[in-house]
Amino acid sequence: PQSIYLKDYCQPEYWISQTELTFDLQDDATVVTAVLTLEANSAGAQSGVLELHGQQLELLGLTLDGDVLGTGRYTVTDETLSITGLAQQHFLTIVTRIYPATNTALEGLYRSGGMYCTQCEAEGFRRITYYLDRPDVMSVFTTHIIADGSRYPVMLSNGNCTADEMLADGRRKVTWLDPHRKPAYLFALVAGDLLNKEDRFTTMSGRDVTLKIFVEPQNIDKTDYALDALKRSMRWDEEVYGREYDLDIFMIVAVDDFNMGAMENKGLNIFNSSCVLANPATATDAAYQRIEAIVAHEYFHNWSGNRVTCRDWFQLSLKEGFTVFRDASFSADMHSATVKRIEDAKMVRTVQFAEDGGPMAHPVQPDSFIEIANFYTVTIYEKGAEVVGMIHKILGAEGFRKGSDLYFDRHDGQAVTIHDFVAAMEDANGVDLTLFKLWYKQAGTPVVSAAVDYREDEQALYLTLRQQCPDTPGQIGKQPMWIPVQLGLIAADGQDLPVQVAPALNTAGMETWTSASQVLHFTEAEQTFVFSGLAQPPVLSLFRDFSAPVKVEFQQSPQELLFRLQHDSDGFNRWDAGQRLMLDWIDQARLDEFELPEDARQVMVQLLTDETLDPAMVSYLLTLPSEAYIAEFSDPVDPHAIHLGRKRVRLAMAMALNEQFAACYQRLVSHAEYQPEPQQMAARTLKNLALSYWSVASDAGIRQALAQFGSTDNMTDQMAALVALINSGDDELAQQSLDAFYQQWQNDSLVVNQWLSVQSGSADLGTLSRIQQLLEHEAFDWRNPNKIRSVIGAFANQALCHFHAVDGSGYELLADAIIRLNATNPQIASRLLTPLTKWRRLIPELSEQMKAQLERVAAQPDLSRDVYEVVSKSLA
Ligand code: B3K
Ligand code: ZN
Repeated sequence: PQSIYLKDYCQPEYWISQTELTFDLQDDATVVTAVLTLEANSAGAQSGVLELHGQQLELLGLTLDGDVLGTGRYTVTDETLSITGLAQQHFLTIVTRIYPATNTALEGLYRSGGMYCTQCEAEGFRRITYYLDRPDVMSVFTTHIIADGSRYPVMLSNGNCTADEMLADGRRKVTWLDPHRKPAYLFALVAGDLLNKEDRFTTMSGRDVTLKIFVEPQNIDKTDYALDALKRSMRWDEEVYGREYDLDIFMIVAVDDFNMGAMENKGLNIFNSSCVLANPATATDAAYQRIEAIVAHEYFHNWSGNRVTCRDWFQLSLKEGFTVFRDASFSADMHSATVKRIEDAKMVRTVQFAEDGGPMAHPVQPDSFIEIANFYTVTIYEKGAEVVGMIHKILGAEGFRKGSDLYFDRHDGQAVTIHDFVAAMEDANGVDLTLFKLWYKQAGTPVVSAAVDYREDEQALYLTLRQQCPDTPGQIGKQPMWIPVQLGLIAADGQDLPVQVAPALNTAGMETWTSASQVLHFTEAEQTFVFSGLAQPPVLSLFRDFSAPVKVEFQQSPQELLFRLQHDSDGFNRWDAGQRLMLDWIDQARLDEFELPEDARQVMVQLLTDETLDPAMVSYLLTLPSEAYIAEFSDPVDPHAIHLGRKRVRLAMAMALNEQFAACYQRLVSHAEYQPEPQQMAARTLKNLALSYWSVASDAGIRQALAQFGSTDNMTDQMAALVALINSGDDELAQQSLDAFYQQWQNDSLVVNQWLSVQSGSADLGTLSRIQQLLEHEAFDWRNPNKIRSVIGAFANQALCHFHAVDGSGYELLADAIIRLNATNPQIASRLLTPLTKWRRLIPELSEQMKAQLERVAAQPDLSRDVYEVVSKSLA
């Protein structure tokens, strides 16, 4: 397999102004007729050759302007169809046959359950017909679907339905026209026996939009929340970004077999059913929040992605980073902004930093790839969103809005680059972001170290910051970046002090300013800032609000950390201080029994009893870092030591605060009817955290978990109780509870997925033999990505003490699954490789075993591009 390079980008020789597609859905196969209106691109080459993409297609017919093309005029390979001798304008008709029922890769047109659906991003459209399957080729699509109307009463595509007729042979033909030019990756088709829930939305200019969610009949009672979230998203995008919806109808379809979360096809979003369906009995609060975020994300793509799209796939973060930033701001507005920030930072630190420090590290704007499907990464999405967030911090909310307005205005209907996005931000604000743009070009996580020197005679604090970004594959010797450092100075009474600061060196362009919490622009390898007017040494709070995706090396004593956990006015940094303390404790507890220090215990008691605090926030403050998070702060990584240390600290906290957790639980028990709304969710989060600690330390807690398990009306409480019972240490009780749960929910596949993952990802139960049993279970299905993630994904990413079994059996099981899936669903196979890419960071005895499994995968014949790229880069 070959690499593709950003530097090789050039415009296509032809544009396709109109695309007319006819899908004849037959039992054994689908025949697709594509009529393309070709127009020579005056800025492209002029060789008269058109090279179309195509994969796994049977070519049945080819005509040019009505005449059958002679065999001398075209060549077909596994991946292309080339036609020679073309002039300025043509109508090209291509007839192909495809096999949706045997399409297990879930790319292009495939069957999920009894329905047909599509997934075309990034390069799936080429599995439907021969086409210029690249995002800078934008076309007006007309789609005809012909099928047996009794078996497929619902037939959908993008845009508006313009005709619905009965053909002479009794089959039905439905026509959809999408007036908005779009790249092929936004094309969608759905056909099935579906029900829908309908609603309406009136846009800011008074237009009436029909909203519909289509589901399989058994799921019709699970659509309300997504519809509601959709309306909130539409309103929010009008209010915060001035963006209005542009078609008369907006549709969402839920499908069970889907490689990722959801897809923003124009006017016809297709969702993994797990990311859209919910009712109180079957979905947890976390699932509700995920649904809200993903519905918003896909909806926001209508502007950031669809109206303004990407020139090429190296620009993927243009739409993904920006849209993640937009959905994060939306979620922050709907719930607690601090909690949202904490969740995002946890994700960046745990998953993105790991990627950025491993063999797959790549810039937010990559310069090459082998398989684009491998680049839907946390770097493109989450780091990309952090980079947009830093622009927001630098420009302020108003300046950022000016920039986004200009961006949408200037580029509406175009396929553009990350450079164009930044240029709009610059032009709207008269700023120069040249230096800042390194964030898009340099891979790796910068490490910022901070040293302070308080000078009593000057009543000043000198802060020296140094930055260094490690080498990453293909990139050595990085430049210093523009890092926004939001900080505060805290007095002994816990109050923020006014910040009066001036750079000690390099004063060019920097003024002295005063405020309680400010953003320093740290742009050189080393810079010293002087804070004046300080009669006492303050406690420094650095990188408030996680103001940059960097690693921070700054020594603070346990007393200072505890002080900040109590007093920092920045909620994110309160959490961060607590996590740092806990990381230290876990480190100590690897070697010896651990007891919670008394001063920390007192602070935690205060947190648990202060009813004025946001319960969700308290819950985060008292949650230990996950094993994966701890691993990112360890070198080398010893998963078993991490597990032991964390377990000891957890027990120590549970014992020392047993009474308070019990009381907190009792205080938060509510008899109100379940609602998926922020206040109730926050209370349940803390209540169930209290239950988890309470049940670790005492039988009374376990009894309470059992009671909650059997008596609740909602999945949040039931699942929390089940987890507590699984962690009780009583294997019989754990198994009984799991059996009862399966008995209750075996007919609801989304709940069964939760049942699979809660045991597969459990440190207590997720043993190799259990995983092997679950892979044989009636509920498991190798064709369904959700099932694979629920068992194998949960095992390899969460049950770390079993996955890292010293005999290497966990790695072997994962490698077996990857080899199997390589043949059927390469994207999922490749995703599952992620845990194995970290082999270099492990302690030697594990590292060797893991590497051996990677080598075994690498040695397989017929590796897909997806798997080949990750395996070969990991071993390089
Ligand atoms: N744009 C899609 C992701 C497509 C992934 C293709 N392998 C979902 C999203 O980010 O909204
Ligand atoms: Zn997206």
